[in-house]
Amino acid sequence: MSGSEHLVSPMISERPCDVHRLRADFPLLHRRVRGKALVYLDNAATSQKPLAVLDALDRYYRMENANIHRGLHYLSEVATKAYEDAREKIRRFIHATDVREIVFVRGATEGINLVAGTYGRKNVKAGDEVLISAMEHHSNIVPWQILCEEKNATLRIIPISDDGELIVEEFEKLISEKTKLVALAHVSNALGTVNPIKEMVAMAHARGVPVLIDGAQALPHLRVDVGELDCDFYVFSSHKMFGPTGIGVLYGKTKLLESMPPYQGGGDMIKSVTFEKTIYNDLPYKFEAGTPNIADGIGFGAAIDYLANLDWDAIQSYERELLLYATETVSNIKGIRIIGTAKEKAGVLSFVHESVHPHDIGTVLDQEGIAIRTGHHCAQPVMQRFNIPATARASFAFYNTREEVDALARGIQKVLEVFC
Ligand code: 7TS
Repeated sequence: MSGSEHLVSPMISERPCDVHRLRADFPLLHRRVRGKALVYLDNAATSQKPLAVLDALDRYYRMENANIHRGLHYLSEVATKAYEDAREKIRRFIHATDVREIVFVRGATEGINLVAGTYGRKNVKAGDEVLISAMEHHSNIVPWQILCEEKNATLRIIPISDDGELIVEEFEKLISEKTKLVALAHVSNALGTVNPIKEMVAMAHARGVPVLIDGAQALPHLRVDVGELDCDFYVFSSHKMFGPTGIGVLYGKTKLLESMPPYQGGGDMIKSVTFEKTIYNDLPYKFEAGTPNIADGIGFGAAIDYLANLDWDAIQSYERELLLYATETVSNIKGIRIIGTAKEKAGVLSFVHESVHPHDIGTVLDQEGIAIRTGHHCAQPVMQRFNIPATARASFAFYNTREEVDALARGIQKVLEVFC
């Protein structure tokens, strides 16, 4: 979208989403940086954490710390229950039917590598194809390249339009009997595009091809029902969902997970070991070798509790209006061009200026206490597609405000005073 068409009234006073009450839950949002009130607009990189998550981490280490799934003692039982409760909360949150479908991993990146390294290595053969899109994060490109190189298979790319939308007709043409897997972002981290994944999953399934969805940028903004989407795998990271770093989830359909070989070998992923033969553990433990990230799993559970208690209709409409307001405000600044103008967007405003490099924009904004990200956003093919070296990216969460958007616009004006 460019200019002011499609824009709704900037008034949001009747929104039931009380952003200032929500902000009170996030201590870091109230700090100052470089002598200014922090304006945190780098939520696509990582989000800030509510008190409930900080308290859960603190309580675990102060009161409950023990290894899980093994000790018979009290603390081990408490820690095991808290960790497994977190898994159940996540199952409910994404509407998976079976808790065995929730595999804890380090994050979206590890979830994708797990699928490439197990399902991929088992099922992709020489001459086969893996289908991804031109707007993927490197995490959803490189694991497939490694796989295709090893197997002598081919990576095929679904093109995107000038607005940053996937060209669905091209996708349909690219699926063939050679396609062994489709892997797609739900929401693009560089463009903000929300892809029509339900429709695309159905198209792939009609040809018998399973689909992995990279939901790293979707779950912080959208409610996801993996049953309704009918995707085969769905990966996401806690730290972008107001939870701790170092933990995330691979959701997979039971039948597929059961058919896959283990990812790593070690403790916890076995039922019995002899030098002759090892019997692997049941799902999801078959994929969880070694002592897991217990504290952050429990912290993720607290983040899910926090999210599950929000009024998501209000949050989604608040975020939509905030992004429209930011789009209108920033695109009205002389010389600015928005990169990523899809009809359906969430959370991300990427832009370039006709004469100022994004890094200079980011550096001057930082002096104003405004945190954005500049660069290629680990999506270099997107930059190549738009023939630009980098963008400046403001990315939003439900706790951002219109005042912060105004501060961003003032900051950009300042950049232009310095450089133009
Ligand atoms: N997929 C998408 C769409 C992402 O945006 C990211 C991280 C990942 C996968 C990887 O997630 P991780 O938690 O495993 O690292 N994106 C970004 C970003 O936009 N800025 O910093 C990280």
